[in-house]
Amino acid sequence: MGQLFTKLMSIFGNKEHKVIIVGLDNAGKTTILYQFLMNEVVHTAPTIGSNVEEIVLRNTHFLMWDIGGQETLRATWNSYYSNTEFVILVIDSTDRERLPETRDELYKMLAHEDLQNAAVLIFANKQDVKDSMSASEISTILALSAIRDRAWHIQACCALTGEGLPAGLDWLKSFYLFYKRWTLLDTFFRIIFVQTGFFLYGRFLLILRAKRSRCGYNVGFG
Ligand SMILES: Nc1nc2c(ncn2[C@@H]2O[C@H](COP(=O)(O)OP(=O)(O)O)[C@@H](O)[C@H]2O)c(=O)[nH]1
Ligand SMILES: [Mg+2]
Repeated sequence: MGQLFTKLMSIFGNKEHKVIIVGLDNAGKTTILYQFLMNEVVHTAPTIGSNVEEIVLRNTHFLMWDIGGQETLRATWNSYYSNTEFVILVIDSTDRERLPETRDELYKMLAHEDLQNAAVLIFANKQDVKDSMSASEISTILALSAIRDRAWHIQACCALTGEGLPAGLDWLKSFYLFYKRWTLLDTFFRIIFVQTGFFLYGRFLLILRAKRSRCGYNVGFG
């Protein structure tokens, strides 16, 4: 029952949903975070450590962590994983050379036990640059269709103009609402199941008691 209560609290409570924004350095993570926040481009410098901002989408609070992507910082990514509900992976679609590196980082992340329930939104960023890879090309190279144990979505975007970012957030929101409804239904049926179990057990004890008293002895159940 304790677990059910915690689940319900997470649905109805005003809790913040943790999102981590990851990807190789220079992919556009920080630019995306501040586009979400202010709808404008900010001048960025390579992120050392992380930036964190709260984004509110239709009364739902998302706490977004933008984590530095340089090679030396990637070893620290896992210290941000606990309680993460969504991973946003940002890809520089012009950087063909380092896409296999991104793929390795993605699958390393998905194998981490703290991210087993996290949904993944992938932004194929820098679509404004000529000859950048399309979202479907990236999807093929990353073998996204092989990911079957969680929800994922890839969205083409340009963080400089903001194009594609609302569509990505829409997916995040609709997935969250779907998850919320599903959890509610799941919790409801679990409660019914537990209640029915108690009811049947009570009936069983009554029948047992009646049988024993008919046999002339009463061990008694209270
Ligand atoms: N052309 C283009 N440049 C972008 C885009 N998004 C980010 N950038 C640039 O890419 C560089 C790295 O961006 P930044 O957000 O700091 O990347 P981060 O290291 O992943 O946080 C900056 O010069 C940005 O202006 C985009 O959609 N198109
Ligand atoms: Mg950055």
